[in-house]
Amino acid sequence: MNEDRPMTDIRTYRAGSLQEALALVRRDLGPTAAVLHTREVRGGLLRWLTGRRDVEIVASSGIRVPSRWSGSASPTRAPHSTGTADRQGTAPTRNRGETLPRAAPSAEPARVREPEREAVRDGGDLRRQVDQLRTLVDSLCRQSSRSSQPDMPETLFRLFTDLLDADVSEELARELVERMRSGASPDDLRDGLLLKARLTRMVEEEIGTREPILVTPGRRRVVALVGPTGVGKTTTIAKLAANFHLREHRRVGLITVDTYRIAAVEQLRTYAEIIDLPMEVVATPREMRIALDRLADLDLVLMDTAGRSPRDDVKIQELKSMLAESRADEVHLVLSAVSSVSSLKTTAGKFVEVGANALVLTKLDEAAGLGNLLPLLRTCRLPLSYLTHGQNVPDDIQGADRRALARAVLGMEAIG
Ligand SMILES: Nc1nc2c(ncn2[C@@H]2O[C@H](COP(=O)(O)OP(=O)(O)OP(=O)(O)O)[C@@H](O)[C@H]2O)c(=O)[nH]1
Ligand SMILES: [Mg+2]
Repeated sequence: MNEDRPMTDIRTYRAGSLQEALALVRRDLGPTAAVLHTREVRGGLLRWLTGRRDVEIVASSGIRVPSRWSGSASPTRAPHSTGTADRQGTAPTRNRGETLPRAAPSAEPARVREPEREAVRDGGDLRRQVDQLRTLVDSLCRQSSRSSQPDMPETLFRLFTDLLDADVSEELARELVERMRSGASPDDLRDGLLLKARLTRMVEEEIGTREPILVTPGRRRVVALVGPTGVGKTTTIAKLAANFHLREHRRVGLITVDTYRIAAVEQLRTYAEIIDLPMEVVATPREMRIALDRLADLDLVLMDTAGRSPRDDVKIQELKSMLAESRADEVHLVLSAVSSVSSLKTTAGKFVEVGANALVLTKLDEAAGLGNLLPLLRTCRLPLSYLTHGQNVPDDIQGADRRALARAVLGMEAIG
């Protein structure tokens, strides 16, 4: 057992179990002490050899910690560290919700409290008791998480919390880390860099990509972009058109079937005028045939479509008929990286039925974490064609790059 030097009124206690550590806190700081943070740490040489760990508690007798639920100051809020020291410490912890496997199993914190009759005397104590209950719930949640994740090596634990920070769901993060563990030797498990490289490869392998659109002069290719509203279809068409026409000197034309909004037609027309491209507006299957005849001698025809909700079956069917009429060579589904996991998966499923055969991911610059893309990428049968990372036409687009996307999804580097 040991006690560190006090820093103002914040003190650190270390013992062989949470119960022992809490007893030290109670003895020293009294029953109303706030437990600010708990974590498991390696003990001395003997504990290290036997694989046993100490429990460390950071506690204070006077500090007021803001409550995560109310946002107001609360006298004895449950443990939440700043996270800064965690990145350097021996057993990292994060401010990441209650189910992180960081605290030792015990419901003990509930005992650090005032007697009941004092709570009746003093209204402020009632609040303290509520906070102590939260501490108890925190502790129990961490206990259950820890018991399903026994003895996770420190290197894997870091990867696990990195995945959570990148917005990967806890379930998926756990699965990835378990897969890493099962394929790793004890030496591997001590090498954080090696494990990180393996994890990147593992995620890379889950991402299917394809070549960018292949434009051959004299052989017209019709490419349609479809997807939900506001995901960046028209902007992506403008980026593609500008790149193929202005940089690769291909003969490019535009068609829009988005006649539901006047502004949508004008938006594409503005790009067509700036880039100097022919453009056709199509409202019926007959007009589609006429428009395609007019654009017959081009190298590439890019078709913009109206945003469609995957839940609107009538509109989805209309889109399907129009695509059939256009005999599009490629149909790219455009999805925004800022969408939720469930919306991404549902939408992808629906647009595969429409005939989508490639995937464009947009707004990679806007998402705080890209872990939400992982469930889509591993289940979606559509290969990725392009990634976009900003509003600038024509620059903020690149061909799909598995490695870059895997690193972005794992929070290692940004796209673009
Ligand atoms: N940050 C960011 N914004 C983007 C990106 N792509 C498009 N946008 C913006 O998203 C907004 C919607 O883009 P549009 O191209 O009009 O989207 P759309 O899918 O054609 O929308 P509808 O035609 O209404 O269905 C615009 O403000 C774009 O500038 C991107 O990669 N990153
Ligand atoms: Mg549009």
